[in-house]
Amino acid sequence: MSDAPPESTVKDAAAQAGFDACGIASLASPPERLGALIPWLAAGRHASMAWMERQVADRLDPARLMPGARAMVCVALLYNTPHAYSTDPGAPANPDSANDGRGWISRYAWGEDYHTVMARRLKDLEARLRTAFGPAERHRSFCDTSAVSEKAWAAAAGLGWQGKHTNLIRRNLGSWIFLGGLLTTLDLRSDPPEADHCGTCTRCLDACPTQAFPRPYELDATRCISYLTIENRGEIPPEFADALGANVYGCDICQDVCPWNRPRVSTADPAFQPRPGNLAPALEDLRGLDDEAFAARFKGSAVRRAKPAGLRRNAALALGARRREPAAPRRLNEEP
Ligand code: B12
Ligand code: SF4
Ligand code: SF4
Repeated sequence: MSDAPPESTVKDAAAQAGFDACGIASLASPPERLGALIPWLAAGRHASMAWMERQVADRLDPARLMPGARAMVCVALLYNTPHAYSTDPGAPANPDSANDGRGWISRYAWGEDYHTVMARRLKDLEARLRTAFGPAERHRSFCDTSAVSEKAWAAAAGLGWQGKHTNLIRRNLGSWIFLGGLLTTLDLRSDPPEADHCGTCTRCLDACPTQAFPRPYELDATRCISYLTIENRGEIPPEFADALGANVYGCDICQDVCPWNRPRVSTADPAFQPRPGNLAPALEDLRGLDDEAFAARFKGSAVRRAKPAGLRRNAALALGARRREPAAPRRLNEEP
């Protein structure tokens, strides 16, 4: 074992495993904000995502997930690639207006499924920690696979702050980052939390086409296009049909308009470069995809989460929205 402080060893290992940032939080003092989960669930903000009601005690205190765990190592991985923003005038599909027959898949889903990419690198990080600290220490990684609230813990670990749109923003990276991490028995010193740098800005709140923010820092998933187009297995309520615009899988708008995503930091990571057909796909093609064609076209892609029927439903709505009035103009694409 080296003489370096264990925190440096962990952060070096995270960089070697391919992560863009790493921070540490002690499990002894869970972030106070986690408590906001209870009223959020009670208000039904989680829509049909009933799985969020499970393991509430673990969500509030993830030390319960691994006996002996002492620290949370949080990591971030940039996924933004240098392609137009959904809100850019002239972008292949502009969700704001009658568009050119093309849809918008959220940029997080353009490349390889991030769950696979993150899991691979987290396993690599675990292996590096085993080599550095020996087999007596235990580590358990996660990315969307556990009861850990990844944004709140990443904020506690000093990786950034939760913006008013609720996503985690990191100063030098912006918010186009995936989060994940691992619970560890290592006794590690916490990083100081980052301050909130949203200030008086309200761009994300103003730009949301479905008014999904009941107030700053709180999202009502029942109104969020990301929920409606990906997680929701039923019909999309007609009141949202026009506001959906060209968004056929997820939604990027509240992050597109955020000044912390300018300048546009991007990654050359091959895993996240757009696969053919994911950037501005033709809506008619998506509406016509049968289950088999869907499976072939979106093999290894996060888009599979929407299921074939969901994607066809979304494409049909987007085609319908084209024929109706464009959504009201919004404050978009301003430079800070
Ligand atoms: C459920 C879920 C969703 C739901 C609900 C989203 C949400 N905002 O909670 C839906 C399906 C809508 C969704 C959408 C998206 N998601 Co999502 N999602 C998750 C998941 C699985 C759990 C999130 C959760 O626990 N929500 C529950 C609520 C209570 O949590 P919360 O927003 O953090 O609530 C806090 C605030 O309300 C805050 N709060 C309350 N009051 C106040 C007051 C003040 C003053 C302050 C400061 C804070 C505050 O405290 C609460 C507790 O921390 C996480 C992965 C994970 N396991 O953590 C990914 C995750 C959050 N999603 C992610 C992504 C990328 C997205 C999308 C961008 C995808 C897309 N392009 O369509 C959108 C973003 C929409 C948005 N504006 O948030 C990333 C976010 C990365 C980042 N940079 O933050 C995550 C972390 C996945 C990952 N592993 O990378 N998602
Ligand atoms: S992802 Fe889209 S619909 Fe959801 S809160 Fe952000 S702007 Fe609104
Ligand atoms: S758009 Fe403004 S208010 Fe919203 S997250 Fe970004 S800085 Fe914060």
